[in-house]
Amino acid sequence: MPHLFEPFQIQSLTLRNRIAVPPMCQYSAIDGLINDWHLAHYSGLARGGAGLVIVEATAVSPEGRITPGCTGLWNDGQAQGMARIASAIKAAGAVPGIQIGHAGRKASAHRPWEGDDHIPDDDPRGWQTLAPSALAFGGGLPKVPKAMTLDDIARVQADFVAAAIRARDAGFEWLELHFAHGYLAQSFFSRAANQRTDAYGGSFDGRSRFLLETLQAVRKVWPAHLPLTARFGVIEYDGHDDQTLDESIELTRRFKAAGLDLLNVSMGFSAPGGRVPWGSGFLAPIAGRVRREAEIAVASGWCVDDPKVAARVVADGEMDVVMIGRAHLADPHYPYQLALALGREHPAALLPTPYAYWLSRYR
Ligand code: FMN
Repeated sequence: MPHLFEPFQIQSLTLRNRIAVPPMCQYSAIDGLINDWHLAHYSGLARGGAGLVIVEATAVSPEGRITPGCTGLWNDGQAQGMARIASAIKAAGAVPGIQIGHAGRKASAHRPWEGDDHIPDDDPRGWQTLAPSALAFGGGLPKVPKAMTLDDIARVQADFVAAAIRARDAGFEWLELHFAHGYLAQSFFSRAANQRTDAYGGSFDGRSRFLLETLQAVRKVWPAHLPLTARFGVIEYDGHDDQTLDESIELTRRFKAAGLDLLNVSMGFSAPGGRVPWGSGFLAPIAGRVRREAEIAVASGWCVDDPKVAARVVADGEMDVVMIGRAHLADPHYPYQLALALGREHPAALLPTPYAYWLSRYR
């Protein structure tokens, strides 16, 4: 039975344990450029002991940002900033990862704490959004996107490749393609969002095409010895879950055949109104099913910060890597807290010596 604190090997990498910080947008960039906030934030998280720290959803093009505060990798200046983050994460003993994506019809939104809704069309801070079809997401995101032409599709796929090259050259060792959460790639797969009648819509093969082609193109430039991963929403909780899961597992098999090393199992969020059964570890059985049926390594998360739950999902073979998000915002040294709660010997050994030394004395 693998243990949460056991190292995890994938390709040429060894994660020091199975705890990962998932991508979490900070909405604090300007023109896609990172700043001191990001550097301190990611350095602190990596010092907390997790085996892997994945930098937030980073846009492959300006119109692919969720909000004006999102990070980008569409120019070399942005890559130089990201290189400082990758190096800081690595220096703290974690594997430096990054998620690259395109927000599709959910782009051009206000930051969450400024409303989370679309920036109005007449506001110069907003921009034209892109999607498989000219269908608005709905709810607080009513902006009607431009239906992508074949040239748009080719351009965005080239943007993914260029961003992957910049991530590689910046020193990231783990690349996660953002194929989840109702953003561009997920919306190509979604029947609700994709009503195209060409090769990129309709059948399972058509709705899978954008994702598979993007993965294949990135695999060509991402080093063979480093893991290429994707975050993908395998379920929508919209009442069609059996069919969506079956299709998602089949697509995961095709991802694997195209060179994917691990799937970060998540939810689709392709339309408003999904009935997510929130609760401790609720997604773990789904992650376990994908892992078994697609025969691929799996990371997952969502409400798995309870120490016993985090340990159980690994021991039960539902997840190879456990993504713990908000608990890391509350305490960047959360792996230390997990180790304490689970009765590990020398829990402070997870932390840098200037902290660990004092936490191990006077006991
Ligand atoms: N998920 C992504 O795939 N990409 C993101 O950039 C991203 N940004 C997030 C920002 C914040 C502030 C939070 C709280 C979540 C974000 N998420 C994002 C989802 C998290 O990766 C994670 O799945 C979610 O917080 C659930 O895990 P938790 O219950 O451990 O917090």
